[in-house]
Amino acid sequence: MKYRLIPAKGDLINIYLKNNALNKADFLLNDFTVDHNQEALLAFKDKLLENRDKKFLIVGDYDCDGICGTVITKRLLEKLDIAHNFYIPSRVRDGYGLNESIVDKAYANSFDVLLLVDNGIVADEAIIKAKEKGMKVFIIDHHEFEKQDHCDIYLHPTILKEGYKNLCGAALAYLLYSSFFDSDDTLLSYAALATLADMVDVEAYNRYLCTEMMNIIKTKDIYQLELLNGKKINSYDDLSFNVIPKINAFSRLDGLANVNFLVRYLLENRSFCQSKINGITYINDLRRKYSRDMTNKAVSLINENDKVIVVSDESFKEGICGLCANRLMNIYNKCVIVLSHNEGIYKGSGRCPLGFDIYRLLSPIKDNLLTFGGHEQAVGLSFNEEYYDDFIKYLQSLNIVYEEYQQDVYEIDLDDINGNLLKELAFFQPYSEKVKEPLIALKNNNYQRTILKEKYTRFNLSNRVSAITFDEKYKNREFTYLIGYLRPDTYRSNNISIMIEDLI
Ligand SMILES: [Mn+2]
Repeated sequence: MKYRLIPAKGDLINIYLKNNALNKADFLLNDFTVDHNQEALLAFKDKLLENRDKKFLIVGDYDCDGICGTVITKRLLEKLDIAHNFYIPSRVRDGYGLNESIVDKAYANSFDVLLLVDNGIVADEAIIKAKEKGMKVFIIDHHEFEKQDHCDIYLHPTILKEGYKNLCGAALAYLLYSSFFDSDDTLLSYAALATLADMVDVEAYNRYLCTEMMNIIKTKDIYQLELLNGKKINSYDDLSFNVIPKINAFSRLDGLANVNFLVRYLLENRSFCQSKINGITYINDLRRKYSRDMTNKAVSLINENDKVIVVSDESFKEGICGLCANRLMNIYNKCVIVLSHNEGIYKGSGRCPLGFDIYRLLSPIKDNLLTFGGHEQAVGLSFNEEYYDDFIKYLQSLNIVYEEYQQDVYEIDLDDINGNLLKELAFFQPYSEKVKEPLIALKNNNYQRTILKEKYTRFNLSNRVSAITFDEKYKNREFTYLIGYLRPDTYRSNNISIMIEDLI
């Protein structure tokens, strides 16, 4: 069984909390005040002020966190009257983070300081090169590292106080910004957006950012984000499913889109943003199309009996490999590696089901790879094409047993589902890796099925509650339990809709 059914009739909230070893008090922000008086923060401030007369180059990462971090840092330097420019490396041409060719270009353009945002903490070689050329290197990053003693200074969550240990790059940048200036609604919203995008734990400062953002978004016009959403932003879902993917689409379609444009977009006036929104939506639609096409192609190429599914094709786009691997992993429930193949190099991403560790799986061969990084559930990797056969041989030699991971599902009654429950659940949002949204199960009570547009399945469970899925495979599925997530019904106010995840 894919699920672990937990009885929770009449008491979902308490059982959910207990099952996850959570306390309601952990979510309260009553007495949270931002602490700008932290040694690491003060040291970084001093360093910036000492170098006010220098010319800075901000080098950001190409994902949502890196882009938002670049935007916040750029505004900070503007307000401090520090001469600067910014550059977000190209995913395909430059790869992730600072490299020696960026250092050379920065030097040739007479920049004095490299300010790395959401990258750099492990870029030792490039940092050493910059130092040799007489440049300074400041880092604002949250990625894991062992030791960094080549840069001039770094701001990293590990050297901040308790409550600031899970900050993403943009949140670090905003903490720094707000230690100089009054809080800024737009920049704070970007920091919170990045916090959602990076799926870090939402505690303390991160929770403060997210809660503040929601208040801001309800009352103020953060048009840059609303235009991306296409309508007024109502929920964290709007940001996670509409806004963030559009921002991330740019680096995925490297070559067709330039991620540096988004820095400008996020800092521009309303009429500029309005005039660009169709272009951004077009890039995102293209990203969706590529991801669909690549997945279809991949399905036609793979052998689903392989222990680790590896698929590559010269038509595959490097930036889409992760999305594609994710889809395939969900279809086959196995480790999946999707690789682009260009100019003698295989480059792509791996994903694996929960309860499995693809990072550990590939670690023994990391010396044979050109690049390798990631965590339990997701890795990025590249290698020379000469290594391909040995790579496959290595994977085939592994003795992999897929133990089925059981997902917790809370069985409740239809009567439990009401506006009050939704309100209570909203208190725990935004969800994260650590605080996952409770999946609920309802016993089938001869629910009447309606098929919409000949493919979507909908059940009217009561006059207030309905359930829906857009996945055609459930059209005729018999079931004992309806499994899904609770949502406010966007079409009928005060009603509730269950987004069906499974019918078992
Ligand atoms: Mn990040």
